[in-house]
Amino acid sequence: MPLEVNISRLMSRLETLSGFNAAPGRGITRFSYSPEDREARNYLEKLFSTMGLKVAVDGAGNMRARLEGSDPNAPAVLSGSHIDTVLHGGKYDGAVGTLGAIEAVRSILESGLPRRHPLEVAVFAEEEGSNFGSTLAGSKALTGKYSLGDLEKLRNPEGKSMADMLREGGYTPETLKDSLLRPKEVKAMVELHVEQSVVLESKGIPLGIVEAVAGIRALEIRLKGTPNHAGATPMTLRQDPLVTAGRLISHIEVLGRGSGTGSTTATVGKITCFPNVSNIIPGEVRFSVDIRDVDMGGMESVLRGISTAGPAFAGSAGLSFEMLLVSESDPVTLDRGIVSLMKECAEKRGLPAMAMNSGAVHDACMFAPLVPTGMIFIPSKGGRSHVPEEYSSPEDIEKGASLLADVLYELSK
Ligand code: HGY
Ligand code: MN
Ligand code: MN
Repeated sequence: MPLEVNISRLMSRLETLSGFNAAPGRGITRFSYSPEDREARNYLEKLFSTMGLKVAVDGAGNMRARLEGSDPNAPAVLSGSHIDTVLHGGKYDGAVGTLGAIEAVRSILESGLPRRHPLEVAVFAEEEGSNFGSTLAGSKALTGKYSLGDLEKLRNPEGKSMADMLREGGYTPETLKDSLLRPKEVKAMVELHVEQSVVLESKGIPLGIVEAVAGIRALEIRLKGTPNHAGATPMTLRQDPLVTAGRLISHIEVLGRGSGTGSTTATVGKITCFPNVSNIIPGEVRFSVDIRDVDMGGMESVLRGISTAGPAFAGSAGLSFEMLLVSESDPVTLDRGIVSLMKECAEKRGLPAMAMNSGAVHDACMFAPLVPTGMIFIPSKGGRSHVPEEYSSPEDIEKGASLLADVLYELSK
């Protein structure tokens, strides 16, 4: 008898979770450690306790809710995602994987089927990097990629460090080192996530079995010139960083297209201009560059291109050029054994599924080098994500959660 997920229960929880939102009516804004995040966590903690799961929260705010199996010393099978969002984002990114894991574990619990391994539902903090610009900051802290020192250095636009924001939220970043992930205590990690692109929808296939996840290099470029009077300064006497930023940003788009791998993305999504006044020639411009690829070579080719063009363009305009690495994670290949288990489980249910890669990064990237890790995708309507229009259908969410339940059960037997 296949495991039964209760999709109406899952969808009503998704609605409840979406209600914890700093900007209702303009998508979902729920940054980690915000009041909305706290409300969402309280809600999840209640869910966990009704299911009899024991919750532990680490120094970075990552939650792990545990359901014992017959052998408490057996390594756990872990599934989860994130509940933080981008600014005015969608209600499915992260939430589907978190609530899907809860529903999958509940369906296994309700089935009464015997299990040896403990099951854990994880909720990772600061996945989007919306506060501090670094994606996967919570799972990087959990897996030891970020130390307390790193959390002291990560700053939000107001200059507050991640460590201080944690302390203000009642977390204890000093205890991070005592609750690091111990790989021998985790048998596998599986994350359900919306695809955030067009592949599944365009092929009419409801399930993606992820084989590789892109890496990311997140940069900040700083160009400094001479602020001056917009009217009195002749065009020949200017060191204008915004004009050069424009040239460099167009060049970065060319670098992304021409990296040679066909899977590179290079995006400038954020720009700040000082003093940002219409009748003053700008003094300094800072902009983000988000470079991704499943192939390291693609990212390296864009990085090389920027390191050459940046100083050259800046130099010819009498500007200074700085390139800072804000955050990074390498491309990962997911576990072949879990990929084949997913294919078998999908086949058993008669659900069409296709192997694919992920251009978005996910908390699973932090686990892949340490424990066998897999990801399941469901279609995103129109391939849209990180926008209020983000949408995945209850039918596809049900298929994704059902496949997740089967895979978690098989791994935990
Ligand atoms: O940006 C990403 O890939 C993820 O949604 N944090
Ligand atoms: Mn996500
Ligand atoms: Mn996201």
